[in-house]
Amino acid sequence: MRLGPESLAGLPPEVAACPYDRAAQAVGIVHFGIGAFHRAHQAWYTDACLSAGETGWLITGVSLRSPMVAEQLNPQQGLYTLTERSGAGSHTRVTGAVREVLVAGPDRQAIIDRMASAACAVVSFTVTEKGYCRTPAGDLDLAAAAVGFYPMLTTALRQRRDAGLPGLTLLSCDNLAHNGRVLGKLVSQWLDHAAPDLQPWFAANCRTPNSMVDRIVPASTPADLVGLESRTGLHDAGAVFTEPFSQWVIEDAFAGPRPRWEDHGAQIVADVAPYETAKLRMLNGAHSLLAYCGLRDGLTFVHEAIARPHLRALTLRLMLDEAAPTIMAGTGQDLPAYAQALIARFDNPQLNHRLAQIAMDGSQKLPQRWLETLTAHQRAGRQCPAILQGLAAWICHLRGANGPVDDPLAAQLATAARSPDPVSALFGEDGLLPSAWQPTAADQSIILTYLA
Ligand code: CS2
Repeated sequence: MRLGPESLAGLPPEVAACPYDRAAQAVGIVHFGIGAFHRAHQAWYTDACLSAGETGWLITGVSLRSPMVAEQLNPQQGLYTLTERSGAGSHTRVTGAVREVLVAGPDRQAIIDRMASAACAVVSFTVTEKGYCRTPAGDLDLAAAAVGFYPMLTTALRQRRDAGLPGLTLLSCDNLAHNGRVLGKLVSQWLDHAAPDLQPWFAANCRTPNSMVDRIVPASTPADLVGLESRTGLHDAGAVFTEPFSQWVIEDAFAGPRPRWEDHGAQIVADVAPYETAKLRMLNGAHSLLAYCGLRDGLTFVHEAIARPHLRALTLRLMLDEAAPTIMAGTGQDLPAYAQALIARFDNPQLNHRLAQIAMDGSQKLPQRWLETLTAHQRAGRQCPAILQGLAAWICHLRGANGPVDDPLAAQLATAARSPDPVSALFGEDGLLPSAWQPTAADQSIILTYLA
C-alpha cells in the first residue's frame, strides 16, 4: 500500500497517524532544503503543533537542485513516515506537516507566491553549509548566490513590502556558528547588490534568529524502505529514519507569528550561543573525527567507529579536553554529562549512520567544528592532539585514501593536500580554509607524524 491520504484510515496498528485535517490548512512556512534532516526535525516539531490543534502551519518544502524529494513526496501529498530507531526497538509515525515539495527552476513562481502570501510568516533553511554561498572570507559569493535561494527570496520580500504585508522570520537551521546572524548578513549583502531599495524595509521588518538544531538523521537507504514495507505493509518513498533524541534551541527573535514549537520540546531562549558552540564543537567535532579516522581504519558506520577503544578514547579527548574548555557553558549546561550522552547516541546500533555521509563537505564544516577550538587553545599556548590527528586523517581523505572526495572545493583541496607542505597550503594565513589558527612547528610535526 503506497502511503497517501487515502491510506491513513487503514494504517497498520504499529504506525501512528497524523490526527489533523490538512485540507483546509494554509502554508505558514516555506522551507528551503527539504532533505531528511528537516523532515525529522522542524517538520516533526511542526507536526506536533498541528496534532495539538494549531492551524495554518503547513510547510511548503523547496528543493534547490534535485527533483528527487518532490518525486518521492508529492505523489503521497507530502505525507511520509518517521521511524525512531534505537536498541529499544523502532516506532513509526506518519507526519503530515509538509503540504508539497516545489523545485527551484520549474516551480520558481509558485515558490515566490508561497513566500509572498499573507499566510506565510516563516521562511526556514537547511541548505547545508555550502548552500549559503559564502566566500572563504565569509562574505556572499554573488555569482553562486545568483543561482541559490537569494533571488527568489528577494522577489518575495519585494512583493510583501509592496502589498503592505508584514516581514518574515528567516530561520537558519544549519550547523553554522551564529547561523541566523550569518544569514542576515548574507541576505543584506545580496540586497545591497540586487535590491538596495529593499534594505531599510528588510532591516525594519524581518528577523533572522540564531538556532541550534540537533538530531542524527542518516540518509535513508533502499534497504530501509524495504524493511519498513515488510514490517508495516506501507510503501513510503519519502520515509526517514532517525534516533529518538531531538533538540532545537531558537533565539527569541521572531518577526511575527510562529508555531508553539516550545510546547513540544523546542527551547526558545535569549542566547543560543552556549548550546550552539557545544553542539558544533563537541557533537559535530566528534562526528568529523570519527568520520575521517574511522574511514582511515576501514570502517563504515559511526557505531562501529565509536566501538573501537582507541577511537572512543580519542573522541572523549576531543570533547572533554579540547572542545569543552573553550565553551562558556550556559546555566544548567553540564558538558561532561553532554559528552557521555553523545557517546551513548553514537553507540546506537540501529542507526547505521555512514561515516562517508559525515565526511562530505569538510571544507565547509571543519572551521566551526575544529579550527575555532584550535584557535581558542592557541591563544592559551595549548595544543589539541586529538584534533590534529583528525586533521591528518582529513588530509589522507583529501588525497583520495577513501575514494572520491565530495566537497565543493575538492579539486583545490586535493592539490593542497598533495603539495609538499599540506599544512600551510590548507591552514593558516594563506591556507584554503580561513581561520585565525596558525599551525605552529609543533602542530605541523604532530600532523606529519600521523600522516607518515
Ligand atoms: C553530521 C551532522 O553529517 C554531519 O556532518 O555531523 O549532520 C549531525 O548528524 C547533525 O548535526 C546532528 O544534529
